[in-house]
Amino acid sequence: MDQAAGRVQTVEDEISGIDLDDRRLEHRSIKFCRRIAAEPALGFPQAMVTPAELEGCYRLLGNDKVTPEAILAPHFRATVERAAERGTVLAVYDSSEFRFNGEGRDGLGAVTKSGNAFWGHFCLAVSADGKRDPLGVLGLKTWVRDGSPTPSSARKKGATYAEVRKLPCEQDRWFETAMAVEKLVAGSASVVHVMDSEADDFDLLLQLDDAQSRFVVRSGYDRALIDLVDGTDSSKKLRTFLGKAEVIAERAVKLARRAKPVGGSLDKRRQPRDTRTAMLTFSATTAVIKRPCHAVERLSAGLPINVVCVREKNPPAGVEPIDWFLLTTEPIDTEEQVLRIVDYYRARWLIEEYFRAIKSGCAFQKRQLETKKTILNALAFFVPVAWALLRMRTLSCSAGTASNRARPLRDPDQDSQEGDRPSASRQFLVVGGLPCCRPTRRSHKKQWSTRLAGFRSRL
Ligand SMILES: [Mn+2]
Repeated sequence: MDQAAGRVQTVEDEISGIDLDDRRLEHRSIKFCRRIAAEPALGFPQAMVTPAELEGCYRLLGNDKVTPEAILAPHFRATVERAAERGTVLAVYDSSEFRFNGEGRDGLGAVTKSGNAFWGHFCLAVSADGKRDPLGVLGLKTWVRDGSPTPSSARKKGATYAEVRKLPCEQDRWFETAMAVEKLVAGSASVVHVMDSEADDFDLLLQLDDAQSRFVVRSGYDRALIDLVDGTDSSKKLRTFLGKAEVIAERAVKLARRAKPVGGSLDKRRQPRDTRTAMLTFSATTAVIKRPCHAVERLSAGLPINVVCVREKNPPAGVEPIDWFLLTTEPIDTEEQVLRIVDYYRARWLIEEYFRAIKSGCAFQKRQLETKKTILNALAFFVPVAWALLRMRTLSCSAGTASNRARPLRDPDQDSQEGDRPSASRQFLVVGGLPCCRPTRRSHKKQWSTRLAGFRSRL
């Protein structure tokens, strides 16, 4: 704990190697990072000590030499160093939308028809040893929806798959970021890419497999299969095929409560639920998934892949049972290996917490910045700060009384909807053993920042 806590105290270390080809700007960056790390949720006018410093902060964020790549480079390097100490790490990916209120912000795009928003696709490195220690961010790609045609909008207007494939596609972010991460950690650590069902795409799985990448991706479709033995079309689909596989382990698992999402999500997997103990069954097999008709024809016709299935036995009436299908390159020969794959996937939940650290812990969407450039530079400065907040939370968990094992199973696909927050907050505060009042829905945002600030002062 001491060594890790020492690191958390010095978020500054995550920026100190910054290279902007300008000593004065580098110094200003480090000072700026020190200010925002001291009290991450504070507005810039309050966080900067003098009017001159505030002015300097805006000039820094708007400076041509200051880019997200340059700001993030030292944090990426430090994260690779932490990954190297672990040997194998999980690279957990997900995207989040960042919305800003008020007048139009130069360079940002609409959410649907109006609004100011951009999207960020992140890779968070997490230790693979079962402790789920967040090691830092290894990749970030941001984009704006500017109304230009997308593959799905073009399809609706009657374009063919061949035409559609030439358009820039948001789906490409998964592979691009994964390859950038592989390049960063090459020679330092072995990476297992962990992605939710949004990433379940034949091209992506095949590309990752071709690149000899290790992965655990949740399946989003009941895929057609090819017969493992003679290569002909199988009459069975993935779910039916897995249904026949032998159950190799059973575990009673306590499921965490999930609140009703704001606006009522129609997503079947994100429905509210009460705490309950579920009997989960685990099975695994190898299957050959078939190339879908719209995939590029030069791709091979099928991809042999290991599939791990987690299902709930005798779910109570009226609840959505646990039903995960994980597609993976990891071996499935023993019970231990199969359970490890499930554990890898469960670490995915941490990236949702990381988004909370940026949005609530650092109040990022409240920033009164007017251009895309300054907003994205500010995000890059908050990336290591939010990581430090998340890591403190993890340290508080492991230092607390509740063991990893005793914590309820959270749905790793749980999204960062407002309605999910109280339970996450309660878990953080209770497991962290921090002196706290009972968290309420209303005060949650405040707690993310103030409790962490209070905790930091005790480190
Ligand atoms: Mn997602």
